[in-house]
Amino acid sequence: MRFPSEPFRIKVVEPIRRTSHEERERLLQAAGYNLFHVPADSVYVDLLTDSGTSAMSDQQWAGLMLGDESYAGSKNFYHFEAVVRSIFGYRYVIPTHQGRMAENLLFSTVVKPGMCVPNNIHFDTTRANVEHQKAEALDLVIKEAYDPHCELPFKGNMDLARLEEAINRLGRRSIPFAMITITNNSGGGQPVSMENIRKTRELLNRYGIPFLFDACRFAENCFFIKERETGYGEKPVIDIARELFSYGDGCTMSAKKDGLVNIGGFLSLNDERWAQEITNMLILVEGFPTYGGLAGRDLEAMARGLQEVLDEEYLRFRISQVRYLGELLEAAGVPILKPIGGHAVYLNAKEFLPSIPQDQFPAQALVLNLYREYGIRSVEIGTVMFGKRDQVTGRMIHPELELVRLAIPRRVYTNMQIAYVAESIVSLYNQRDSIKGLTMSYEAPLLRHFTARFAELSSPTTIQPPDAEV
Ligand code: P70
Repeated sequence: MRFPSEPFRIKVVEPIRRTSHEERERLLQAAGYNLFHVPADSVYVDLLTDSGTSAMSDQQWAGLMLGDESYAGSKNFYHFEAVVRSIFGYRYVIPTHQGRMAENLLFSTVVKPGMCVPNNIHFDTTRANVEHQKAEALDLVIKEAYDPHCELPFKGNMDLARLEEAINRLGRRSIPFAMITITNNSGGGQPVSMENIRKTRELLNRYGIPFLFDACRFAENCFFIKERETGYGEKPVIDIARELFSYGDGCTMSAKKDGLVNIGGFLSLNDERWAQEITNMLILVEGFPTYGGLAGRDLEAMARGLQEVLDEEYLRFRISQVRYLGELLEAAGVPILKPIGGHAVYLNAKEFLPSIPQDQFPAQALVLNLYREYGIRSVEIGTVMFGKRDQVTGRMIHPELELVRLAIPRRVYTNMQIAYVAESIVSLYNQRDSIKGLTMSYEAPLLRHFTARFAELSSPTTIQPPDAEV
């Protein structure tokens, strides 16, 4: 196990609060056992998401002071635009307040009812935005992605045979564009290889279908290419990113991930007509095209973050800190999804809690117990997030993977806190027989995981905390 040592030191600290077991139980009950509704200052280690939770650098904070808050033509926009063009290479740069707005603008402009958008795996907001247009969100990742034990270096790859089959079955006209999510979040933060991206481009070219990236975690994907793909070991990550994006026609981006900012996103495209239509819509719903729902200072922080994220010392630390957590868990026999992903470690809830069936939400039960016992917040990526009700029978259709994601915010937690998380999970694993299943008492029609409420099937037995007091 390589100990990940930080390529930065700490200049500002943010105190975190310890809570009692009783307080957490009370908060959980008030939240309907949904961790999205637990106040963040009652969480000890918050691994809910790596999105918008990064620590900004001194350079980024300094950049905030240089914010030009002019309504039109802010200098920070021009800086941001130049940085995005230099990395992504597309002609038009459209800022948005976060990723899902980029998705919404793109899909509402280009996707029509009855159409279909293929992706390796759509993330929740992407799928919801496609479906909101009454179109189909088609997941075409390679089959191995659904086997938590299969250790492929690029388990986020698109299944090219299935993509071609879908194009032939649905017809080119039904597919306004295809997407690839880098890294593949719903499939475990797994990277996509340059070869797979190049071949996807070739295939789509044959049918004249545009190709877009969901680029949230592009730098982590490019670092994996450098580590794992033949021919890229000596290439700077920035060059890998430029080559990768050269195979596409544009991207949507939530800069809350690899933009190293707390808010921000963008859409970047080559197609003039799409860019024009989207810009018109942007003015209606977000703001003038040189700020797109953000302050000038946010654009500056984003421009600087996009450059910093390509620093290879940073990326090496980032990937190894996540790997460190995964390896600590694996060494203790805790079932995790392999290989370890770029931004998160995913617990395999089906194997962690084999006696709890999927319709009792085993991954959510783990999430709940991790918080109640150890003050750690994680997120369910399983039946709650991706389960569907059959329109005819009303029965639940369960997703293949039943996971708990431990997403690591960038540059935020020390390795000791990561070790605390590992120790807590190992302790929970050793007492797994006392964990109970759940029922869902409320569900919204769209993106239900954010607002669902649950009840425990029977009262829980007490679980021993690890040595450290939370
Ligand atoms: C996450 C967050 C956001 C996301 C993404 C990909 C591949 C687009 C977006 C939307 C969402 C989330 C999930 C659970 C808990 C909290 C937050 N992913 N594409 O953590 O971007 O959020 O900026 O609109 O992963 O993975 P945005």
